Amino acid sequence: ERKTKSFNFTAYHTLDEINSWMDTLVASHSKVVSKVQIGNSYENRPLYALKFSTGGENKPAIWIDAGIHSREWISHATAVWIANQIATDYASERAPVPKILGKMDIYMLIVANPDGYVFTHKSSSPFYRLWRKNRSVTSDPKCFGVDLNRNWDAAFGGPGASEKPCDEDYRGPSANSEIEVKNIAKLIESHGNFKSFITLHSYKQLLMYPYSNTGTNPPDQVELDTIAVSASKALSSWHGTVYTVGSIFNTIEQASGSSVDWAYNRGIKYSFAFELRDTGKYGFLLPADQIVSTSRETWLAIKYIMEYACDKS
Ligand code: PAY
Ligand code: ZN
Repeated sequence: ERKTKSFNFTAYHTLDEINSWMDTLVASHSKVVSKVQIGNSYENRPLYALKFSTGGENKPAIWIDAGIHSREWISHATAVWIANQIATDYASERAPVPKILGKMDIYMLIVANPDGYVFTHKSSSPFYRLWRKNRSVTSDPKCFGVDLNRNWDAAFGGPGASEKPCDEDYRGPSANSEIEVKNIAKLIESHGNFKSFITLHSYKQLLMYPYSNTGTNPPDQVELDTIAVSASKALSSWHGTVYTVGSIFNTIEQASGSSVDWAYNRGIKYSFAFELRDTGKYGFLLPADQIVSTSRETWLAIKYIMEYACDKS
C-alpha cells in the first residue's frame, strides 16, 4: 500500500477532496503556501484560501477566485492545477514565479461557493449538477440561492440582475447580503494592497475586463485591452484555443453587482474575468479529459497578467 495518495489532476473532485488536497499542498510546500480561512459559507462550510507568500507584511497582492458559480466545474479544477503549478514553479525556480513571489503575495480561493458546489455533486440530474447560485434562503420559500456575481456593491440593483428569487441571476436583497461575498470583500478591503483581481468562470472562452454594468469604457480600457490581447495570445499559443477579448458588457451581457466591477472600483486596476472552455459543445459539462489542457493554456494567460502586474507594482 502506498503511503501518500497522489491527487488526480485529470478528474473533477468533491469539496472534501479539494480541501484535503490543499492540506497536502501546504504540507509539501509549507515555506511558500499556507491555508487561510476567510470565513464561512451560508451553510457554515469554511472558506479556505491558499496564500502564496515568501514573507513580509501586506505585500502587493493578486487575488484569484474560482467557482463563484458552482456548476462551472472547470474553474475549480483549473484553479487547483494552477495552485499546484505556482508551488512547483517556485520550488524549481522556474520564471517568472520566483520574481512574482519576491514582490507579491497570491491569494487563491478555489471554491468561492462551497454550498453550491456540494449541491452540484448531489446528483447528476440537471437540477443539481447545473446549480449556479449559493443556497441561501430567500423571500420565496420555493426558491433558494442568490447569484453571487450579482451581489457585489457595484451598481447593485441596476439592469442585468434580477430581483426575483427564483431567477438564475437573482441579486439578493441587498449588496453584500451574501456571506460568501461579504467575506471576500472584507479580506480584500482590510488588506488594502491588491493590485490584480482575477475571477474564473466558464464557459465561452472569453478574457474580459470591466465594466459589466455599463458600455462606457473604464479609464484604463486601452491598457486592460492590451494586456488581455497579449494574455489571450499566450493562452492560444499552447493548443490554439481561441479567446475573445473585451469588456464584460461588450462580450457577454450587461451585469450589475459583479465582482470585477467592484474590484476595479476599489482601485484594483488589473481586474479580469475569464470564461474558460468551451464555446458550448459541452458547456458546463466539459469532459474531464480537457482539465489539464484547459489549465495549461489558462496558466499562460494568468502568468502573463501576474507578471505584468508585478512589473508595474
Ligand atoms: O463576471 O464573468 C462575469 C460576468 C458574466 C458571467 C455572469 O456572471 O453571468 C457570464 C456567465 C457566467 O460565467 O456566469 C456565462 C455562463 C455561460 C452562464 O451561466 O451564462
Ligand atoms: Zn459564472
